[in-house]
Amino acid sequence: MTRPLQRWPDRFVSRYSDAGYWTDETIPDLIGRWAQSAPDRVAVRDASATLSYGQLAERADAFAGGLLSRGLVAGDRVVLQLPNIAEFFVAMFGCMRADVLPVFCLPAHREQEVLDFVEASGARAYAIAERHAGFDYRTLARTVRARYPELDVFVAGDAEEFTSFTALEAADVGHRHRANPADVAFLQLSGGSTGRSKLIPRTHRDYLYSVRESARICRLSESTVYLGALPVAHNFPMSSPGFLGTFYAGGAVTLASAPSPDVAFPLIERDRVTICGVVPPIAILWARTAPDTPHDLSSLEVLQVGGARFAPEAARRVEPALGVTLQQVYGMAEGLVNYTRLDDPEPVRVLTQGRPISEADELRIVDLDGREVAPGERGQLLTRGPYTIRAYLADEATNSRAFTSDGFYRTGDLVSRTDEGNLVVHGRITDAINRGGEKVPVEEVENHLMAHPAVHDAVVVPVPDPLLGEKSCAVVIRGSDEVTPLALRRWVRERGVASFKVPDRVAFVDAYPETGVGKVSRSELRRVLREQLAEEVRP
Ligand code: AMP
Ligand code: DBH
Repeated sequence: MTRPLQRWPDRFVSRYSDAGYWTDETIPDLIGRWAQSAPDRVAVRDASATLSYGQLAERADAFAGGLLSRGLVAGDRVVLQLPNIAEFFVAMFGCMRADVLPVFCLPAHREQEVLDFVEASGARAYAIAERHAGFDYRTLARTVRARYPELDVFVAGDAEEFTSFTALEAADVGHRHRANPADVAFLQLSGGSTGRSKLIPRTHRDYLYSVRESARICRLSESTVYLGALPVAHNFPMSSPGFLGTFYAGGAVTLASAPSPDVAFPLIERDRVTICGVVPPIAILWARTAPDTPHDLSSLEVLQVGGARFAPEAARRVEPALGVTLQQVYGMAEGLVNYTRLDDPEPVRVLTQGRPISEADELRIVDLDGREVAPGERGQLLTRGPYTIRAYLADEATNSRAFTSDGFYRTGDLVSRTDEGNLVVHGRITDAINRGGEKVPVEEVENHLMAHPAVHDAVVVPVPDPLLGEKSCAVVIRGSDEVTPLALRRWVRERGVASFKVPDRVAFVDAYPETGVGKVSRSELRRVLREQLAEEVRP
């Protein structure tokens, strides 16, 4: 497979370059600059290590040289599956210093997803940590390598039969490759609308524009201490403004192995954390726990909440409970990011998901026929702009469904815009389930269920949940064999998928309701079942 591309039409390239949105910087320049001017300043702290900008740049360079020593060449792909440890940055910037493209896999992913990403990206290597959260990733690597015997495996920690980061860095051949800022820097994952996750090629210059502007909007500076509480491979803690925004500003990143108060609060106190981004269920938990915590959270100035709809009742509690400014963030790995601004009035911070980063972000809110709705009305959000992709790494058919002919990305989100220009997210027009920020691709889960010999048919739909917003429910028609909900949930887990995809509930039915549509439409069926279930669980 050749190097993945991301292309904007010429007149947009000139427009974005002339406006100064796109520059000649590459992503690893963010740390390279500070490594020159302030090498001893702290870049990252995790549970066991602290790396200064100088040390981080040095290790990333050695990692790059190590990749080249293994025969990787510019444009190759490496699947990175690392938890929140300092080596995440070593590997990420290391790849980029060799102009090798990281593919950002989440720690929760298992062999089905990893195999899929290796296949779809044409990866040459796979980088993991020896273990995290009770799971041994070397076991996973063995399964993956049984299918791809040529795949190089790099391990942060004890490598067993694989290559350790230490050995890789020691094999440094001494040269690097500077990437072209217009080239794709990495592949990010989409949460998936209905089918599988899709790979998102992002270029250095488009991504850096969003990072710089995010850092400005969030007022990051050299005194910023950003807590990486969500898995940092996710687009939100990576770039909105996330750790990249923090490195751009010359601040420090503290990494938490989990976002729970018992892990995060002591770190906020220890490192005097100033800003953190979390998903709604975590924000709810923090607000509930903070009043009784023995930990000093007074350094925390901003709590960003995004990834899923934040109910206004919950949003209202954040500022008084934590003594912070709440910032809502509505973004997507495909590009567009919206923020409430820190000086917005309280109702805007609580009731809306903010407005775009850039005056060059083009937004259209359209009805089912693609026509723009009247001001204030709900419709699907379409967008294009200087940091929103024009294509997935996918076939023509997938891309023509996801993008309009004039290059707008179909977000699948149902939104409206307030008079002052802020967006409110109401839901989705696609069937995907947003489980507290984790996106469950329903078709994929249905396929796993239908692979079970006792399952005749399966439809996966969201059910309302007070903490997560939505949970998943599989509505299953059995064949002639008996099977229990527990056995089906175990089946899906043992197929080797991320645990957030395992149905929270399984309900058996004898038949599906009539959808009223002559043709069998799974989408229509999901809609009918979703409404029935929502009715059932309503208090
Ligand atoms: P992903 O494809 O994983 O990058 O997920 C992006 C999607 O997450 C968006 O298209 C929205 O559906 C959802 N999302 C992100 N932030 C918010 C938010 N603040 N409120 C509601 N939905 C959100
Ligand atoms: O959910 C997301 O993907 C998301 C949320 C907030 C995102 O990609 C982002 C900010 O950049």
